Amino acid sequence: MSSRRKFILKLGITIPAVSILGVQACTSQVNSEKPEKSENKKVNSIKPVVLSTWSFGFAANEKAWETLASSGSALDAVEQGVQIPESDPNVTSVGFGGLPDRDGNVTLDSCIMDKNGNAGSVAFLQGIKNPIRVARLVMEKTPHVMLAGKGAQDFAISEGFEIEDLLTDKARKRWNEWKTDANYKPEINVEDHDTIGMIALDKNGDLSGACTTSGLAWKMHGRVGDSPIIGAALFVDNEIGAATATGKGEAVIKTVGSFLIVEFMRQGKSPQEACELAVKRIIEKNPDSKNFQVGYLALNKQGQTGAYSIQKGFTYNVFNPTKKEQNKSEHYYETDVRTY
Ligand code: SD4
Repeated sequence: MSSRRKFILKLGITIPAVSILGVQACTSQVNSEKPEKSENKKVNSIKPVVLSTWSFGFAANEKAWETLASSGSALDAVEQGVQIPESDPNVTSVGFGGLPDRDGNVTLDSCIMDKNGNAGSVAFLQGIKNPIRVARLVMEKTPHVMLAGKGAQDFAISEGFEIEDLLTDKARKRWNEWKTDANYKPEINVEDHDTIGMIALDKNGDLSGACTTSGLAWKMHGRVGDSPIIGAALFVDNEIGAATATGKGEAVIKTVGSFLIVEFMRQGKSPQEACELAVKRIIEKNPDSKNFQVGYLALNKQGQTGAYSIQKGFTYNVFNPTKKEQNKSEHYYETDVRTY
């Protein structure tokens, strides 16, 4: 972001927004205390749309797009899309092949939300390659929203899932290397792959979203991040829009980031404005925000999209009937911060 734009953001002055995606025509007003409505509300609807985090999300978008393009639901699209990185052993931050916790356990967090506001989630799940499928079953087959740990695994087994060893040789090697000095210092943006959050709008104009991760590498055993927390890493309100998060889960949970973004959109903010306000909220609340990354994506009912992160390096993928693009998000700090 240019220094002029950052300066203006800090002052809360209204300026024309520079659209990253070329689909927005709105004004940007950043004032988290007194949100006001965007001036230009007349936008043509774009659908279907699918939006996902990080470079590996492009292949996930391709899968989701097959479903959306053949009139499938946004819910099926996001569930199928995020299974691509979940099943890919070369993606070391999601599902099978994910980097383990400090004790060598791969523990997975996932959630899903549909157009009716139904939600399902699994946290601290071990031995199941595609946790998003279990999250959907929690949503559809239980009276609960969230199952964790052994209970989530038992439920998965009862639904026919098989227990697999998710720690690949590659991940085990990385863990063994880390153990030589055992610094708890996860790297951000270095490998350009991380949690996948995906939000989609289908041909019927209905929204859904999914988020799935192996969480922070070398985390404490038992640590659960934002990715299975409805409202933190994912929120969908079919009247308004959807949002998803990646990055340091603790910061996202403490500001209930995705819910916040949807509420900003409810107040009339564009998806881009809403993402910027939610990042600004984290920066205001965290004096150490220069040292970690959070990235947000948002999609509204009209198919407009937004993306914003604390640091540079956050990439995301947007597919709609006119384009299939991987973009670099606008970001708050110019400095290239690598670790937290
Ligand atoms: C977590 N948000 O577990 C996830 C991980 C992530 O960049 O996205 N890291 O906190």
